[in-house]
Amino acid sequence: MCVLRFILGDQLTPSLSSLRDADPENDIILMCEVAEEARYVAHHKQKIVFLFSAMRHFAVELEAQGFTVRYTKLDDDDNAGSFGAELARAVGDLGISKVVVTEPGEFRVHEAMQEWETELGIDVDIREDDRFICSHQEFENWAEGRKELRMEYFYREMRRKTGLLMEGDDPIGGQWNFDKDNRKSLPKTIDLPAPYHPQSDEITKNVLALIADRFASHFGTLEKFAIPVTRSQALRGLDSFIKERLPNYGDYQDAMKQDEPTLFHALVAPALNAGLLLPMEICNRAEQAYHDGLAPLNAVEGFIRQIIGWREYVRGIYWLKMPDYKETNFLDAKRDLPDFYWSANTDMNCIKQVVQETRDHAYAHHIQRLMVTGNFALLYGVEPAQINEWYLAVYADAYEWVQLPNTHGMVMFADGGLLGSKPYAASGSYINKMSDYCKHCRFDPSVKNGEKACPFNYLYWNFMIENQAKLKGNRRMAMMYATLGKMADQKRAEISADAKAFFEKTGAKASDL
Ligand code: DLZ
Ligand code: SF4
Repeated sequence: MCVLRFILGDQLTPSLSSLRDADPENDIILMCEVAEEARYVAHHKQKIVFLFSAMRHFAVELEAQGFTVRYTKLDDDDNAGSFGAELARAVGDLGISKVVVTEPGEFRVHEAMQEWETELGIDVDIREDDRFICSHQEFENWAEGRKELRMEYFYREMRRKTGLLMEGDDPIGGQWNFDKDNRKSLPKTIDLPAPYHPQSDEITKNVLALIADRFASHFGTLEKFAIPVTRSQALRGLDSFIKERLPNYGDYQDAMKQDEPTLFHALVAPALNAGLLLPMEICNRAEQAYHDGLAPLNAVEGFIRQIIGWREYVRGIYWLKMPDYKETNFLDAKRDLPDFYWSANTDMNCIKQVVQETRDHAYAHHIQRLMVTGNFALLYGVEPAQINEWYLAVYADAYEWVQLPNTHGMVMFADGGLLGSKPYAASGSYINKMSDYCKHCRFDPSVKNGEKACPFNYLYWNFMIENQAKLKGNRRMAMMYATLGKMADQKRAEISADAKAFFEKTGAKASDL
């Protein structure tokens, strides 16, 4: 019997559960580029190029292994435009009675997928995505009965489960977490290794032309496209990270520098989240670098924590809490996302830098995402749905399972403290400490009010004032509210007036001033 094996764009892994028992003689693999996925948010052009090129390369690799692949390109005349419709067309054309698929990463696709069996009148076998280290069931068991779902404790479980950086039952180095060693600002002179940039082959060039033509209105430029699109390119990229950047990754993980988007970061997320690389192979390489004396423990532990800790944890939270999670808005934030998130047209140099780099690379590193564009959206009081959509659209590595808890929970505190125990609000002094952005800015991070003041400064206190009723009881905010309590009325009035003028100037609705 011919079984149809449906592979989605972020499932480009030869050992995928839906491919494991595939028979090249009889089975057919279905892959499709569909408008619905490309447009359900207006993805960055490079994100679509990356996925379509990676999908086309993966299809070629499967064919080389002897599989028959039915591949629908976006501009094929008979493209039916959605996963469900393309599947229905293939089932009809090929007379299929059984489909095997691996569960999708996003809730909305999972909802649709569960209807396929009834809609198509065929057998649909939805298999677990076991490329993750922690299954849904394991996460549920871990979460069961806990008052707080803190990442740190989950992470320790994952260290024990994987044995990474463990000496028997204890963490190597006597500590689970070396985060406090990972907050150095960048020295004035330090060599920044250029990351590996693959050349675009004919497949990628064709996709670049297709996307430039069909998605001209989407955010982002294409000129600097350099994301690895095959497993072998992704492995070369990983190799260059482990050898050239991992040794300094820990120390300078939170640093930011003008015109330097990548610093010592890994740049593996697009490949990892699309399945070209697997989490354990990445972590094993990093751990080996530690054992070989090539990278220090704070760097390797910090990196491994992102992958087996944070990444698995946010996925667990997503599936545990969806769909209600997305609808929460603890702080009742409702301002519109300012236009400069798309245009980069702002005098705030930090935001301008991050938005321009995002536009040119579909990439920004985690501190830029959390402490510049994220922190600003929190302080400004952007409606969570709007900032969620922005993060989902603009980064090549973004899928809702990973993006939503990061933005909605970690950045916006919209879940009221499920992910983080307090909002990650910071004034201009944090950005000044961790970057050289302020040196190139017309605002001054040491000035609190008035024309020269860094907007982060008065927006920070305005945020505390606006959200006092909801945040005052938070023990971790006690110091801030004690300071606010002692603030002179005149000072508070200046803060509110500066914030109001800023909201007005940046296009906030009259009702949101
Ligand atoms: C993100 C994305 C885009 C832009 N396009 C496609 C596509 O045309 N075909 C496809 O199979 N997958 C695409 N994807 C990835 C899917 O959105 C992703 O697989 C689902 O959201 C489930 O995680
Ligand atoms: Fe950003 Fe303020 Fe620094 Fe300007 S002064 S770069 S707005 S933090």
